[in-house]
Amino acid sequence: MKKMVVATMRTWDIFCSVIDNYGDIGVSWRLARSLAREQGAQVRLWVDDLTAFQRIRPDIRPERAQQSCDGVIICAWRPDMSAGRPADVVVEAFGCTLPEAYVADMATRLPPPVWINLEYLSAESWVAAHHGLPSPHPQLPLTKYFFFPGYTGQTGGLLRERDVLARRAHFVQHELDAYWQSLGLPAPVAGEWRISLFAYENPALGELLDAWHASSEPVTLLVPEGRILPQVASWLSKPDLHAGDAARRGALEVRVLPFASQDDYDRLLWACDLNFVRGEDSCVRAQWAARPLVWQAYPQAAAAHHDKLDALLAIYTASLEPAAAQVLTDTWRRWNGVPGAPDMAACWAGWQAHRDALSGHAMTWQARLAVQPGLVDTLAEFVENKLLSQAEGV
Ligand code: TRH
Repeated sequence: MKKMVVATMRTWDIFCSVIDNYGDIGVSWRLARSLAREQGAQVRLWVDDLTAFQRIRPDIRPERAQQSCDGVIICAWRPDMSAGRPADVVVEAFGCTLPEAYVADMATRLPPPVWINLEYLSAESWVAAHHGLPSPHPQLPLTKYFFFPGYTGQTGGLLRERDVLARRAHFVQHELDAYWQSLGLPAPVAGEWRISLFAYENPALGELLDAWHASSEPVTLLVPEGRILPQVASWLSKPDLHAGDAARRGALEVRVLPFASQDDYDRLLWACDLNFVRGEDSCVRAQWAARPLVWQAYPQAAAAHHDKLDALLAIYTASLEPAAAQVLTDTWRRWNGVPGAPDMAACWAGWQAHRDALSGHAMTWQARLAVQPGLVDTLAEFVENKLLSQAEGV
């Protein structure tokens, strides 16, 4: 029988080591904030790179050993840190190695903390079989559980704040014009595409920009500052580009935006007709935005990310009409360097021809995902069940 969830006032320690980019801290921060806000949990978030955190949350002060933000205690994770008594629940984000002394302290707690390894998101089918599996510590009386985000009820679900869909709906209905004005843009003209671009370096960018340059419908490309910008600058034959810069080439207008806070980035995704996203968190946010997306998977050795790409493509396009599904598949594959995919000129012609189908499907897809429990609720329930089992000596 399923046990009741009473997560209120549990203490949580979440550890995040920033490897590169913003996905590790992006996901960890979202989780920490939602646990505090929605579950009433007392959360400490340990981060080894507060400067990276500050990029997505500008009021973070990197020099501080400890600070409070949205009800979460943010702690600098330094080699000499002393965490005190471990929390009821300990989350290591993406397999980051916890400090040895902290793990030793965990083992002295009775009952021991519920120890979670929050894994990366993948739509691959093997995820369901691995979600929730225990891994006993080789020496200490501790068990770590693998918690996998995912797209089905057999996984941990997707991170989704309880109010995010309502906030998006309100924004789209009431705040869109003001948003464009805040970016110095008029309301879009008929047929125009507003497209956001968040990407790693990408060999397919040149032909995509060529396609937009020659497009029969105007394209306004909004590019937050980041890794793709030097390539955009090179295509425009500009020495470099900075936030606030703009350039027009044919049907394409490029606008460079500052790298925004996480919440402001959501608004960009909600506002655009099409979003190019990457990695993990922005891909999920683009799905909640209910707008079509082109996803660049985080590149992995031996092109392992192509399996991840095809897995998400398969479920995303399953109920999409075949011609539009083909356009999406071709574009995602070309953008990710999968051999044999048609070039971006052909892909872009497809987007123009199937715009309504692709836009409608993005809304259907969001609604379908939204009926599944979110990751925070699923994780809280998982943890409570483990704590209750421990208390009952199961
Ligand atoms: O930055 P990423 O490439 O992170 C990646 C992936 O998570 C990948 O799975 C992981 O292995 C690797 O890091 C180490 O992409 P991601 O996941 O989309 O994270 C970007 C975060 O930055 C996300 O939370 C959204 C946020 N963001 C802003 O806050 N402002 C912005 O202007 C933009 C463009 C993004």
